Amino acid sequence: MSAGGNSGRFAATPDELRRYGEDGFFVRSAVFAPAELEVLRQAVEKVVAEAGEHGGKTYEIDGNRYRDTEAATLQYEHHAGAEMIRVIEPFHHLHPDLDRLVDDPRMTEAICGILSCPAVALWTEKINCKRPFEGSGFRWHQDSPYWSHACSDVERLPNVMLTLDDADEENGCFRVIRGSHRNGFLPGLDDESQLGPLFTDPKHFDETAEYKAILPAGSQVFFSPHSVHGSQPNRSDRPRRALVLTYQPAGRRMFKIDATRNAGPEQRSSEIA
Ligand SMILES: O=C(O)CCC(=O)C(=O)O
Repeated sequence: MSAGGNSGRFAATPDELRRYGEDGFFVRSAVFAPAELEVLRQAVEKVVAEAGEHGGKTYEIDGNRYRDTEAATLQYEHHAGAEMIRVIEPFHHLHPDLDRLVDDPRMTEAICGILSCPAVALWTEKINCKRPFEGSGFRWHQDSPYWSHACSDVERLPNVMLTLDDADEENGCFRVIRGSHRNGFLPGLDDESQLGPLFTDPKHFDETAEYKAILPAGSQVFFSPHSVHGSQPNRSDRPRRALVLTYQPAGRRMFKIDATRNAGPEQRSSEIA
């Protein structure tokens, strides 16, 4: 492995690294095969079905329901009385097939290149469910402000989204604003809601620079923690499930679990420090 760590069959190409620097993201289309995706979708559905079994207390923020269980934070859909899960964070420890994904070189090798480091660890990871008709949108936001209180090196938390279903405008494809990462933390909304400051004020980025990730299942979007991103609700009868994994340099602790989870083909087991 080279000193910078950007090596292997799935290493980031010079053009991808240039795009990450200039645009804040790059895309790889249809990287995972249908049979692999089916394994991941089945694992996701099992985790979602069992998510409520881990106890915990439900609470509300800005009228939306959350639950911190022993295993994960659950976000529920945004209509009154919703029982449907919208997001589960984290998830790798909840199913062996999802744990294996953390180490997949298709996830880690390009991340090593983005971070210019020889080895990486997991920071956090989310299942975004986006169910047919009910899956709500994600307002424009950067991830960096969410993490800034917990990480002193927030610039070095690149994300990779893996699409589990074909994504288009109708089922609420992921969207990212080209170049919006360049000015670091952007001002949030001053709308008197509790989470308003975590949603990016559209006065501070160019909405017309939006890239719509209309992609087949099994595609990847690698994006910066400072990139403004979001998505519309799912208005279709098709799911738009996705996994978002966020990495950091090796040896560092996770966001929501007090342990280190180094990642990569040589790092198969969790290390509880
Ligand atoms: O899944 C999406 O469409 C948006 C995801 C997102 O914004 C996030 O996970 O931070």
